Amino acid sequence: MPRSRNSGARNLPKRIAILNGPNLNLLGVREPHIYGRTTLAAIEKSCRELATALGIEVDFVQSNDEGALIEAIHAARDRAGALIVNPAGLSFTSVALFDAFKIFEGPVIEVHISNIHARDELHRHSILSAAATGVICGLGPQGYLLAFLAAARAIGAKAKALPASLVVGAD
Ligand code: DHK
Repeated sequence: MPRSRNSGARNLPKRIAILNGPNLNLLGVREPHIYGRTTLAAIEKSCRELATALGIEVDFVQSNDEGALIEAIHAARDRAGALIVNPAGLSFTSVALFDAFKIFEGPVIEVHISNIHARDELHRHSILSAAATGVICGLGPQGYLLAFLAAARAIGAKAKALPASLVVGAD
């Protein structure tokens, strides 16, 4: 069943879907002065290791196709408790992805490797952020792991191998 963004974490599936948009398959090679040398495969590996520590399942998807990403969000509705999305270039153009963010009823965390606010005019204004629960940008690949910790908390995951100090504040 689809869930409300306000519904209790206890009922959310302990699965996080991580979606990556156009050109992110070439991370590590494309414009390394902006995106660094870390590959998407390395980011996926780290996310999966963190997921194991938290007792969470992961779907990790990359597509250069806007429609495929929208389909992945629709599929995640009944499967995942939270979404982490790096929409890449679609951040600045896609009303359809904006609508899909709003259709997903759990938390949606938007991630950018680069600090889009400090970039050129073309890469500065994500139209998707207004439909996201939260946004992380400019922290490199580490941003995925920070988003994962936040998403895991939002869906009520219990840390198996993480220090309690990684949890701060009330829900
Ligand atoms: C990745 C892209 O491909 C760009 O189109 C965005 C984002 C930024 C990133 O920093 O991860 O502008």
